[in-house]
Amino acid sequence: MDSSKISAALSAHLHTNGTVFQYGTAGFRMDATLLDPVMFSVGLLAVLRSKSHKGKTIGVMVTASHNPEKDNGVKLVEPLGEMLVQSWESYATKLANATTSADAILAVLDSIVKAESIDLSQPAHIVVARDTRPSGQALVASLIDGVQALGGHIKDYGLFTTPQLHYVVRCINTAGTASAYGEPTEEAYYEKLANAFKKITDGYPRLSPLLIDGANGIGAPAMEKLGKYLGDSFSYQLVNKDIDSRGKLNFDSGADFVKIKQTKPLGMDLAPGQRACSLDGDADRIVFYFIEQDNTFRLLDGDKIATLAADFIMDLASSAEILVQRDDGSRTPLQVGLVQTAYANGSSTAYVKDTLKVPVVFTPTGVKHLHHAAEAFDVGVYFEANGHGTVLFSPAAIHAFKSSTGSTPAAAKSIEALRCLTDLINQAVGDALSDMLLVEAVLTYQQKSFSKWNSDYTDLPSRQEKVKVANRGDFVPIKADTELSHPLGLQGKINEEVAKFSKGRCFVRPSGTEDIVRVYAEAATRDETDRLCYTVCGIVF
Ligand code: NG1
Ligand code: ZN
Repeated sequence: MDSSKISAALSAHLHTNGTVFQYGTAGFRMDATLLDPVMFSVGLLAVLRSKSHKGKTIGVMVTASHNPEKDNGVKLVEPLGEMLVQSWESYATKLANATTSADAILAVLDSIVKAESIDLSQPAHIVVARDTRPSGQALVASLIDGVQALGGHIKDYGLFTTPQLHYVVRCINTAGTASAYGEPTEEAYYEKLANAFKKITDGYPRLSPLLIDGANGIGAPAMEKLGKYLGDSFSYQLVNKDIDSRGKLNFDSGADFVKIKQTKPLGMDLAPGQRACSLDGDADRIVFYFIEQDNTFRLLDGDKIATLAADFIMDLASSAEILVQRDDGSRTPLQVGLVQTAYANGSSTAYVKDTLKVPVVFTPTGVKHLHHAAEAFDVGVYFEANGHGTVLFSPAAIHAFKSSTGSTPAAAKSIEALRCLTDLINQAVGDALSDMLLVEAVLTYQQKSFSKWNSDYTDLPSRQEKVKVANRGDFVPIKADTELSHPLGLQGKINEEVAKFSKGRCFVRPSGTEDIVRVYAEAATRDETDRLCYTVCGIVF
């Protein structure tokens, strides 16, 4: 470690304004003007993480996802495309807060090297990409300064969706192995998805065109490129694709806006019966929707995507008679499991348990938790209600798909479809474009309308609100975010309110990405849901 080089480089990125940084659910995320020292520290940390993985490539994504355009953020990606391992999140926090002086940063670097027994002679490889935020390019430059101060190599992929960055990281680190994931290029990404989609939908009548809201973000140009690879296998119309005008990113549009407001985005004409979807600002989330003839808005959210996918995979596996090899030598049917969070609509959980008869596991909010829990199944389907999620296939499941032939033409066709799904689905991370094609593939295969999909179960009315509090750190969630241990006594008051409503459910948790606490409520009717939600907001405030 060349301490004079690090000190000299830090002088251009010194943290002077007293902000306290914290690596949260989605990395660091805040007003972009505050992020310069953070980016420098993340560059340093990425080098240490790569060295600790013996030179494997680490990803850095610069994005604030669905948050306003003036915000930005940064998160680190592990070699197989997963989120940064939890034990390193506290190093990230410490290092960012140590950018106040050379002595402080050198001391923290040294403590990480010792704690993790890092061999500094190892090489370090980093790849970085960013969304379309105007602040992105300068922040990448600060990151590069950090990487180079510790002697790491960095490749800048420029503008990418978050899932594309995760994809290239996984491709680079699996190259030449049995689990090679593909070519680490943007073109190969589109090609992989498009080929799998074409194969799985081949011979089926096309669905009506899908209206796609690009949230005026990186998902829009990515969709246009993907569209070229899909050719006439997929018909769509893209709106909200202006990535050049300031102030438009995520403004009254995108997956988060549509999910929370339960209305169509600005900039989209939606006629009754038309099919539509919204991506978020970095294209890792998607929700679908349509309006009925009487103009009622119907949202098909992450819960609906998860049930559609799980049901489809189970049907295919049963018609394909898939058996999975177990460690004890036995071969048993494919086990599909679903992972949800407290934000999943109660009706979806009941449908999964009672109708699909699929096991469901609950984790705290944040995809890293869901991803981990999904790995326990042969096929783990995980989605947050907001449309962020994917499907994971275990190595044993993939082996079963590859080695089965099928005793009938129908079984062989189902096996082929399962194999295509493993290519179509981005298993590194939730991916709006991949999830969009997954949904469209299932609906095409089943010739199912949005209305029919929506009727699988009826959502309970729900409401989500944000409350600004003095210190969100005072709110301590427990039991997979469904209750609070602190402030003392608050949970008892919430329970008293919930008990007044039929099918009432309500929980409060601090956001990991914004300086607020979130209140979520569900009840039998819209009116009761609103009353429950607003009453609890009043108690929290
Ligand atoms: P926070 O701000 O911690 O609620 C939000 C989403 C998460 C996840 C992260 C990362 C909700 C209620 N919360 O987290 O599910 O997607 O952003 O982007 O949607
Ligand atoms: Zn996002």
